[in-house]
Amino acid sequence: MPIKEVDKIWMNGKLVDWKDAKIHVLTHALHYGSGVFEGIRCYKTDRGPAVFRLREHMKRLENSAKIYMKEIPYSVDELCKATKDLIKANKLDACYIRPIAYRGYGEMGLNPTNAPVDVTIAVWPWGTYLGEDGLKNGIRAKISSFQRISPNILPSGAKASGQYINSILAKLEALDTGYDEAILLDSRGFVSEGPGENLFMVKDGIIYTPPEHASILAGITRDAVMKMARDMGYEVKEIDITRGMLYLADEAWFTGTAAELTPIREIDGRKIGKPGPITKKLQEKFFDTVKGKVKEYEDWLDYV
Ligand code: PPE
Repeated sequence: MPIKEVDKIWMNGKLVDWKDAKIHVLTHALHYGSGVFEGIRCYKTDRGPAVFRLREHMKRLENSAKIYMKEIPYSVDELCKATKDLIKANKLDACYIRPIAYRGYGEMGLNPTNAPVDVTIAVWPWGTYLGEDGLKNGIRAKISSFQRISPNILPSGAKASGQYINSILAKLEALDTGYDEAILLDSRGFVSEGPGENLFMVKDGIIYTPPEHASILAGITRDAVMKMARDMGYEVKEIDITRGMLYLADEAWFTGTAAELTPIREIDGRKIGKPGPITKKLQEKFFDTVKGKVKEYEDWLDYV
């Protein structure tokens, strides 16, 4: 997806011009994927721009860094404030937010401990991740021949740059075979998640989603959707899902910051169908929530 340029980028505590936000080719993270990052969205509301669950995202960034034994030289509070200052400086009313804390320039080789940790935050307008049509009518997904990273290969709970090579392989395969998105299974053969989204399915009125031990990234959107669904009276089960269960789902959808809540209308040639009633209800609740229209979930919004 092409990047829409804006004015400023936050780099190690300073606002720099978009075109000057550059790094050296020998940056450690470029070679070894030693960055940890986040994807966050800011939505337009009646009370001005609001960031969805900003603190939780920055906290997850800190946790990803901890897994990789990396100290981010800014606190969660400082990163939240920097994000809001940056949105103001760019005069945006809605945007995608991409913080990254990466091993910078100064050391090569696999021991990263002496390479500096640089932090940048970029914001830019980013529309629908899987297309407007996908959001409305659902997308076609294919179970990947690539397995999701297993716990003793890479910790799926860390949102680290290098881990996305696995996602890229799955994404490329899905696109190459004419599908919109991939679904990865974990090393045990159970359903895990999409390359950049969590997955939900509905069967006989009950909502199912893979548990954290199925090599998922515990999505913040996933958490929000589970809470909203339970508050609406639905039963939500975090249990291991087989591909056979998926094929027979009444409804299915992906969740993610970028993907928001995107319905799935077909999996491996098996028709799931048009977005169903539960999908639609939750999608509507989600978009109302992020736009500040739901009192119950007001505290998920951080007004800029
Ligand atoms: N699983 C993975 C592997 C993942 O990357 C994401 C977010 C999720 C689940 C959903 O997590 P959450 O955003 O907290 O609900 N993927 C981010 C990056 C996507 C990209 O293409 O880049 C995102 O959605 O921002």
